[in-house]
Amino acid sequence: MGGAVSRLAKKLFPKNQVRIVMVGLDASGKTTILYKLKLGDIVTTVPTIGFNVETIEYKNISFTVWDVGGQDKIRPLWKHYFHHTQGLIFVVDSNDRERISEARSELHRILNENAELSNAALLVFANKKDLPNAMSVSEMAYMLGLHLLSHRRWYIQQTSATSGEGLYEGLDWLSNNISNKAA
Ligand SMILES: Nc1nc2c(ncn2[C@@H]2O[C@H](COP(=O)(O)OP(=O)(O)OP(=O)(O)O)[C@@H](O)[C@H]2O)c(=O)[nH]1
Ligand SMILES: [Mg+2]
Repeated sequence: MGGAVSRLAKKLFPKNQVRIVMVGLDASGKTTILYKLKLGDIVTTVPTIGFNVETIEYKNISFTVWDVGGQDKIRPLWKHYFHHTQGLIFVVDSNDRERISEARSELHRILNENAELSNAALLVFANKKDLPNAMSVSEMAYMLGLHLLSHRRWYIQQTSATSGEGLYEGLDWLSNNISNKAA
């Protein structure tokens, strides 16, 4: 009986399902972010070869988050994950000044080359803000050329995956800015 009621409730009030893909240079913190959101805990990570995927329930939305490895040799694989993607999370290490221009070119390349992302909202996580040399959010937005993106809903959020700071603010923005139509 209880089961029947909950099945009916699910039919009447289905959770919004959204598909999110999370990419970014290697070691920017994607896998740490994914498991902090999923488990509320820090996991010891190794570089991701391939992907991790988890479903995160937040505010009546079920986010399916694909975390795809970011080492340069496997970046060509990112494009295979973009099908039906409503939100793109691009993770940047805000302490890595040396590779900020590489992050910028990867970001613009995937947005330009993948028509499947044309309606996807872009959330940039400026991660590792806890480190002393972290760039400010405005500096990062400028260095990443976010102001050059036209017709794109985007937002940049400072985060610290290790403490969890900023992660849910980012999901809040995504939940308000993704198209609710099932893609
Ligand atoms: N200080 C600090 N370290 C972090 C933070 N987020 C991640 N790290 C560390 O950065 C390293 C790389 O994190 P990962 O989550 O494995 O990075 P990734 O983006 O998944 O890397 P790939 O799988 O190779 O693409 C790990 O040692 C993490 O503990 C953060 O917010 N602050
Ligand atoms: Mg990883």
